[in-house]
Amino acid sequence: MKEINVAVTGGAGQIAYSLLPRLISGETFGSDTRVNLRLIEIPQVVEKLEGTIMELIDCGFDQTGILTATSDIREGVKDADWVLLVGSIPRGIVIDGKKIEERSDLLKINGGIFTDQGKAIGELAKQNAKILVVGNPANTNALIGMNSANNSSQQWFAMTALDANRAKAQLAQKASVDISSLKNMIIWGNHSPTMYPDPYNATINGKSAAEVIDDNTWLENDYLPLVQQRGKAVIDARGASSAASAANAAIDTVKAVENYTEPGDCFSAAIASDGSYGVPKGLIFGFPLRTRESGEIEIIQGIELNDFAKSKIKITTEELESEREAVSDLIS
Ligand code: NAX
Repeated sequence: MKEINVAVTGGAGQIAYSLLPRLISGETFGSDTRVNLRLIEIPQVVEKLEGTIMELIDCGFDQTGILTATSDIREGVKDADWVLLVGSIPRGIVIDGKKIEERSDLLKINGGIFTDQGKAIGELAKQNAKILVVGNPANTNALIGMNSANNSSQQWFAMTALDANRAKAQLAQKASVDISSLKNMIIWGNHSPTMYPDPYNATINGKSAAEVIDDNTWLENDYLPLVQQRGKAVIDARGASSAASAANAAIDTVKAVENYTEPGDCFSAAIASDGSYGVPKGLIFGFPLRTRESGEIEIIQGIELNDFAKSKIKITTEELESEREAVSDLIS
């Protein structure tokens, strides 16, 4: 059997609870790969991970490797092939008597965490490690982590696959087709309400989804907010944030990165811009991505953008630039 080391922060959180069994079940890395899992938590919580590990053992998967828990990020990410950065400090938490509500405060607090995590990853994870940031604000956390890692042979991603899955589901429902008919769903920009889920370049059985649905008023006025605000709608309905679907999206992202992307399709994740589509270099931006047969990840070029798309991409780009500005002292 092959062997792979996977580190997960936020190991005692909600998303991790749905995520962890699927990482060692053979589903994500293949039935021929044994997965060593390192679960990383803050010191106050790390003991709880013993219970999680007991449950993972009790799942009885053939691919279960060595399972460990630590509050030391350096120990956790050493020799990691994949690092899933799920843990972060949520909005609304009280720190030193102050309730953290402002996005700029949230950016700074999480920025400190991602600086240390990035450094450890750059130094100790494998040279070809892949890092997926799930913890919010995901794009800017990834920006800070990647800059702190300062290791260009590693590949950083911020997760937008949950947005892509939501965006596909809404189009499939509207067009009354199976979700499997939908391909090429691109989430442009930030994992935030400014994201642009692109119905014009998404396809339904090979045709533009926008053409199939043929209702621009719905697409531009209803569809976008439905996708952009879906996270909030889940919280309102469930009384807790999306966890199973977020874990599923993380698994989808890992699988998309590990496997060749068929022509006519793409996967959605945010990576450092190389200037494609006029996005300022270095911003962690949601693009249409493809995994080549060589395993290399590339931004798919030549996607046509209409004026509506351009105006939406401008808004999300500006938001990411202002987030970058807010953490400029952490990425110099
Ligand atoms: P939970 O609050 O259930 O769990 C987070 C866990 O992270 C906690 O156990 C906490 O102790 C741990 N943690 C905090 N700081 C840490 C650190 N420095 N090192 C290690 N662990 C640390 O949140 P959960 O529902 O699991 O969500 C996790 C993150 O995912 C949140 O930031 C959330 O906003 C984000 N999401 C991102 C999504 C995306 O599409 N990118 C969608 C879902 C989700 O909202």
